[in-house]
Amino acid sequence: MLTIAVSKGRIFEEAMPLLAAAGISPLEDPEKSRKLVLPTSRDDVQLVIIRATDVPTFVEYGAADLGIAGKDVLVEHGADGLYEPMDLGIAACRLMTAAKVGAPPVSGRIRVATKYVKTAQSYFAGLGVQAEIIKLYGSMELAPLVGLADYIVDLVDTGNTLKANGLEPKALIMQITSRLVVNKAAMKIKHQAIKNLLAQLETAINSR
Ligand code: PRT
Ligand code: MG
Repeated sequence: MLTIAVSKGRIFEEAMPLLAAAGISPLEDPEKSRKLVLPTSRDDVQLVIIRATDVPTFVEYGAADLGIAGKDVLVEHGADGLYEPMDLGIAACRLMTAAKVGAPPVSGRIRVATKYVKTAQSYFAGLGVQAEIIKLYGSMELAPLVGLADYIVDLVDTGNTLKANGLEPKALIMQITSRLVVNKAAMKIKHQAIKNLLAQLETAINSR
């Protein structure tokens, strides 16, 4: 049995056509079902439906053999315990800094609100900028508006969320897409099954 960890929402939506090309279709819709383990059209493959940020943890500990996660989540988690053999090219966006429209540049120590604490820390350290990182779990866009932070570090796709909140994108930190990750022990023990799946996904990606 191969267990694949995936989050609901945009990653699920965009990953399903790729998995379908490998003959893997969930037998239930995760948006409608309360089940966290979904059987698929393949007897030897099941999906576990978890929060996006939990995917690297499940795969690292072998609770799932494979997973699909955004590069943002993988960088923040630290990907040492995982293989990352494939860029699926889905759920693309950019990790950026943003600030209030027209806000003057801050001199000296800046305050940054984000859920990407480690990534933000190393980004500003790399620039030699002194930054106090304030961890939030959501609604980052609010922080500059209420004086909690000078900047946010968050994902940007269309830019509409920033715009709707009087913010503007500043610097690009990294381009983001979702990656396939594999548990290191599973890669050895279930080598043939995983190798076959990788080949099928690669074909699906190349013929997109
Ligand atoms: O939503 P939940 O709290 O359960 O978890 P999550 O937010 O971690 O999961 P989800 O499904 O929202 O995102 C999963 C992954 O999708 C992320 O880790 C990214 O790799 C990828 N992704 C791609 C995005 C976006 N695009 C995106 N636009 N994740 C989030 N957003 C959000 C962004 O945070 C901001 O609030 O959309 C808003 C910006 O979008 P625009 O179009 O207004 O710029
Ligand atoms: Mg979300």
